[in-house]
Amino acid sequence: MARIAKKDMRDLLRLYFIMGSNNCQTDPLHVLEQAIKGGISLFQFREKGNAAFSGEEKYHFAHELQNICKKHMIPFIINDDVELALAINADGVHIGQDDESAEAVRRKIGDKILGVSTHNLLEVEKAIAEGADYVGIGPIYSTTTKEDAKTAQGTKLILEVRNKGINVPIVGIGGITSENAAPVMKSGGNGVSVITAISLAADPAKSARELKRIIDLIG
Ligand code: 3NM
Repeated sequence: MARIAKKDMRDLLRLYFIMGSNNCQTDPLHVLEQAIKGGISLFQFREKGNAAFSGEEKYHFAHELQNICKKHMIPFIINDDVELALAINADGVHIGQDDESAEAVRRKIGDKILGVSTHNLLEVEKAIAEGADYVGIGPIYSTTTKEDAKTAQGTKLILEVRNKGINVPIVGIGGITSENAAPVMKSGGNGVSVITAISLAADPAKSARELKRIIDLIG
């Protein structure tokens, strides 16, 4: 296996759905099925918060979500749990700035997909140097989903990275909906990453479809 090609990574980032049990008010397995039906291109399992599963329960829940992704050929990424990603042979890992270094994670996961959350140019450059396949940039808009989210920064950093000629695959995150997704793509993002716009939507398939329509309009 080789590291994912940039072009393939960009295609996967177009509509990147992230979810854990705390992000849903209905059955998460059903929400994921619906999100896939609506056209998501990549999925991240992010099990955080008070009542989050851990241990065996987390393992089994991850496995169930992974099976749905496998059935529909949607790559399955795990947030911040390298051991779990290796144990269930996930397609990749996503880490933040407070987790283990990208360099250390890259050594452990070989050629699996590696994504890193970044909030300034230095973090973007470091993530690339340490082996990230893509960077998440956020929060673009204000969000209440992530408890320790930083102040919303709009598309400023995406523009800054592109103006420097850096061609790393970029996904924007934070408060993104179909109403405000367009600027993320227009400023040089390769996709949008959302939690609540899909996980809490009355009709997750419809919400995903609408996001995809906006993204596809821009190119
Ligand atoms: N990371 P929603 S913002 C998981 O800025 C996450 O790095 C962020 O959730 C960052 O789509 C965020 O519901 C939460 O706003 C995104």
